[in-house]
Amino acid sequence: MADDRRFMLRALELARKGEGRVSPNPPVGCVVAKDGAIVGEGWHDGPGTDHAEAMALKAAGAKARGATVYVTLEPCNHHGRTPPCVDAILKSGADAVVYAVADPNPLAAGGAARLKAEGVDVRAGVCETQARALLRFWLHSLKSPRPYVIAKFATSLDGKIATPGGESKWITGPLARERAHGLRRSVDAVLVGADTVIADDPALTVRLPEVAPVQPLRVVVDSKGRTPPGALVYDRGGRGAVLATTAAAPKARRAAYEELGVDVLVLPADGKGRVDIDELLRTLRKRGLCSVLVEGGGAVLGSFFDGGLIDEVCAFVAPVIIGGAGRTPVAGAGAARLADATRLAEVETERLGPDLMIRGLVRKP
Ligand code: AOF
Ligand code: ZN
Repeated sequence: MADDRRFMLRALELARKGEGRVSPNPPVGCVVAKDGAIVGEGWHDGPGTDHAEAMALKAAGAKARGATVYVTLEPCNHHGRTPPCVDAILKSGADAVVYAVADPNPLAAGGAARLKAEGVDVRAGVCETQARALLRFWLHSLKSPRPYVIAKFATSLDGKIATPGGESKWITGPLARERAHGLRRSVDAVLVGADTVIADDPALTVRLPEVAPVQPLRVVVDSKGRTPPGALVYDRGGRGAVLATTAAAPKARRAAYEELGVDVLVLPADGKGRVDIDELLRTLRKRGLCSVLVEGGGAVLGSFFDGGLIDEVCAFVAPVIIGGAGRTPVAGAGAARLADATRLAEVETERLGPDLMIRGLVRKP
């Protein structure tokens, strides 16, 4: 039906309100519509709070009778932290349900089948591509021992992230930087290497014109404890900081970070004495994190690409030429042959003032 798309797009917009705060749950949005008009709206705002359907049905009240429920994820059929949405839908008297993506979580699945058995008209797959994109961190977390990893970098037209002397602020313009803050807001953690902390002293916080933006966990990969404990990234507040290091970091230094409230993770080292990134990702996933944004620098992004640990790339390119021996966004060993290079799929581009954003997925075998 023509209205299906319109209402589902609104439900997707509502789902985005929960982005960044719902993890490890999925961001879900819901619209209750009757006679071509919206009578209730809802979204999931985090574990333990109402599911999107429950919020929308409460808003609709008696108007839900005979209405259609549009929801971006198949309604759940389980008693988790909240009661089953299927029960709320049946009780409301709504007589049709349209959803975008089937719920692959075995605990919650079976909602559509039960609704059909109770005589509700159920349709699936409306705006499925957009809904899957919004659910990608959560869908990934259901089948992977690691969080979904996005590599982000900003370069000049000639592919540099800084001048030969190390100056990097700012290559891209304000629109691209605002977009990068939006990315930070959508993930559970932002990760950088020791060299980036030493060179740029980034705060790694979300700075958007929002009242109280959700702050991601800040993760610093510093194998030898070289970063100064006074760095902005270790500042109290926000969601806190994690320092991923190895036994090679001096004990006194580790204690100094801990005194600042930093969560120090001593992890195994790889053959070159660096933090084993795969182990770090598995540890973060075990702690409930579903998405990580890796913001550099070149050495850290090189380790992630060499290890095949990137799921998505988001690059910002500015129309400026630096030249010389400026720094590269992705170092590491790199691909020996072009056939082994990381080629992105489902590429999207967007103009951000004079800059360009290029985004794509890394297909894994
Ligand atoms: C829905 N609507 O808005 C969401 C759903 O234990 P809980 O209550 O936190 O449930 C989490 C699971 O419920 C989650 O893994 C997913 O399968 C489903 N999420 N379902 O019908 C919603 N957020
Ligand atoms: Zn539910």
